[in-house]
Amino acid sequence: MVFIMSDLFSNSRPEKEEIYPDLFVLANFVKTETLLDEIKIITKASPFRKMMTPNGHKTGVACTNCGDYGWTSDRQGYQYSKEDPLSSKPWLAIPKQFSALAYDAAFFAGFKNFYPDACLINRYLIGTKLGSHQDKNEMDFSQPIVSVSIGLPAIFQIFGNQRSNKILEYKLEDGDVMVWGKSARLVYHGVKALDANRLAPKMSERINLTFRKSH
Ligand code: MD3
Ligand code: FE
Repeated sequence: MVFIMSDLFSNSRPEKEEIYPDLFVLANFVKTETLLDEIKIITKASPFRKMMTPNGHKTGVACTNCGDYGWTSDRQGYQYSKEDPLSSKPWLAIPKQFSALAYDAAFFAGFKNFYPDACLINRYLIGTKLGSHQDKNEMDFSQPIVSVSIGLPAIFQIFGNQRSNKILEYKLEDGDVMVWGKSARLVYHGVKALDANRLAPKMSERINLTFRKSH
């Protein structure tokens, strides 16, 4: 009898799993350390900030962007803008390492030629959650969305085509990449409040990169 390592761990996950129609999780797809160096550079130019929503509340998640377009929110609504409203300067370019990662992840999940023009960077501290919503500010819903989880684990929630009927929860860990396309592109989704870390890892927060073709 021959054992391979994965037989000895009950918690090991397949390298690619379709956890919901047209939604792929690439478990532990990327080493996140070098991504953090780039995020430091980006947040020096465009710091994390909580944005004002159209209904006058501030988001719990703090955001920044890189790319030709950045996702922003204010009293007027949600939009993609070429400039950081805090500095009135263009967002920094998407680092080559980021675009290569997004391209490779999309390809691995079956989506060819994914060239994102927007990278939203979300920061969750302990207790931060993201309520159920759709992403529909992009022009072309045939393009997938690629998201990268960094730092503390979080429970990702999928609601179906209605805001409130919970269908699936999935625990996202450091290095996990998700690819959403086709029928999954407009599903409602959210993130549960971030739990305090019991294992005392290096990071005390979660950062999520979301790559989109916005235009
Ligand atoms: C499913 N962010 O920024 S990323 C968001 O972890 C957002 O920060 C979450 O939802 C986060 O809008 C989840 C995964 C994600 C991104 C876009 C989607 C899931 C999606 C678009 C359609 C369906
Ligand atoms: Fe979203």
